[in-house]
Amino acid sequence: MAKYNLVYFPVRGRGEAIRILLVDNDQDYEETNCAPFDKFLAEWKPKMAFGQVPALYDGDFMLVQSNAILRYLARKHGLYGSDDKTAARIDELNDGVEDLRGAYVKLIYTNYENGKAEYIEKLPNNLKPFEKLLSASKASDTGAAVGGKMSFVDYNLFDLLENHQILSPGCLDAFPTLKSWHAKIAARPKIVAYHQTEGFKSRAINGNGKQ
Ligand code: 0HH
Repeated sequence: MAKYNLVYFPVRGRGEAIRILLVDNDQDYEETNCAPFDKFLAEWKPKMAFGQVPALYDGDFMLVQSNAILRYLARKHGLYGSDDKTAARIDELNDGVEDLRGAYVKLIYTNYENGKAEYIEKLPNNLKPFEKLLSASKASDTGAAVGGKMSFVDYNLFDLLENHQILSPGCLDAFPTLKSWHAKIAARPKIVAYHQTEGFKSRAINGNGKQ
């Protein structure tokens, strides 16, 4: 039996950063597909602390909230820096990822047709802080967003930028550090292999077909 079980819809969504963290760190995991939605409502929603997935089972320990799951796995697998200040920088960057993910999710699920042009217009301003932070931490040399060592935020930011490159192709072109760091993560051998799997290729980004 696999060590971890990820319960989620068959979309990248808030599950994908968790998946690539597990894959890139050689962690065996299974997926439980909670779709279709009526099955989710009947069987899964009532079990979830906030009525939502993803959920991660580690044996009989079950955890929800995607960022809590990333942090739990980070603590277990050495992906949370090596001192308090580095961990705080990782959290700081991840909170920035969460802010942009929130805006992206709002666009995708509530305002795609009317809001896309304005979202894309504002995107460089929203990417600029990531460029500055990664440039200061020399991420394009080390391949890690914070402190020269891979942490959970690398997976979360990478996934978010993957989505934005589909929403707005070329959006990283004005950001050399982000672009080269992103390319380094994309070239990590286990991530390359994972991106060639049918499981990944057949998975939609979002639940409503918009991307
Ligand atoms: N703060 C939470 C976290 O970070 C937010 C989780 C969340 O929004 O974990 N969960 C959503 C699913 S993510 C949820 O449980 C969006 C994917 C939707 C896929 C839809 C169906 C696809 C079918 C192929 N939503 C259900 C709910 O709130 O009732």
